Amino acid sequence: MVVMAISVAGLDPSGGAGILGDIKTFSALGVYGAVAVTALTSQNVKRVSGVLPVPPDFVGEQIDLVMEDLPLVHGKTGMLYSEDIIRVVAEKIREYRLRMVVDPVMVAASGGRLSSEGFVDALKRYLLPEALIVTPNVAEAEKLSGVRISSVDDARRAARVIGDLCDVIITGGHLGGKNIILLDGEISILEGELIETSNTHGSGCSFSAAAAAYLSRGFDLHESLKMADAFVREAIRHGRYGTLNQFWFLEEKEKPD
Ligand code: PXL
Repeated sequence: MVVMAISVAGLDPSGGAGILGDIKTFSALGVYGAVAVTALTSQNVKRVSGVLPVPPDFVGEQIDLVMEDLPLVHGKTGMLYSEDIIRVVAEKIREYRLRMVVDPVMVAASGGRLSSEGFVDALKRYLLPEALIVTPNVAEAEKLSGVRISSVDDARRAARVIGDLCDVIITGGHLGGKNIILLDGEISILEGELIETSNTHGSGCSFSAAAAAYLSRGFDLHESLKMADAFVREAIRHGRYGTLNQFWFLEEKEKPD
């Protein structure tokens, strides 16, 4: 078994989301992490002030060099920003037969744009057919499916539409904590209570990273989603500074007086 995972995603300098959040999640779950960076962003938990995409060929080159050294099987994609980056990443997933959890990042929780024109169409056309599973929140699921979602039944309908391309979990932040899962044509609901907190920056990133981490440890897809959900809930419960805390079990200690 190859207990390692790759995150193909953007850099959030505040450390909560993107590749930094993903590496924390991989590490907290005992999984070696590699990354390919798709974009630099300047942001904090309140706002995004800029995005600097990495040239698509250079994203591909990072994946090639990581694959030259590491026998990776599992990973996740996060912020991909443009159609050109999506196309390269989809090509590499096919080339290396990677089993990827796709987080269809479109905007930051703060509202800042993390994707460009044509992103949703490119995602559906090139990336989702190569994905093991896609993990949209409600807003992303609406964009991917064209279905307005204001109830669990709407989410089931949206999952069926997206399910034509790959398996899907619509994550629960806006559905009272319920996740809607479509695996192999079957819908199930993963229940969970909503946590009242503002420390949620990076929770989508961390969920997809945790699912990839558990897959790399040998759990099946359904088990991995359930365990990733439990892990992220705990990390949110222990969140601080507007973001979640993947290492709650290590306690953050100050120098004793
Ligand atoms: O959570 C979505 C996300 C993904 N990737 C990067 C981000 C964010 C949210 O802020 O900054 C780089």
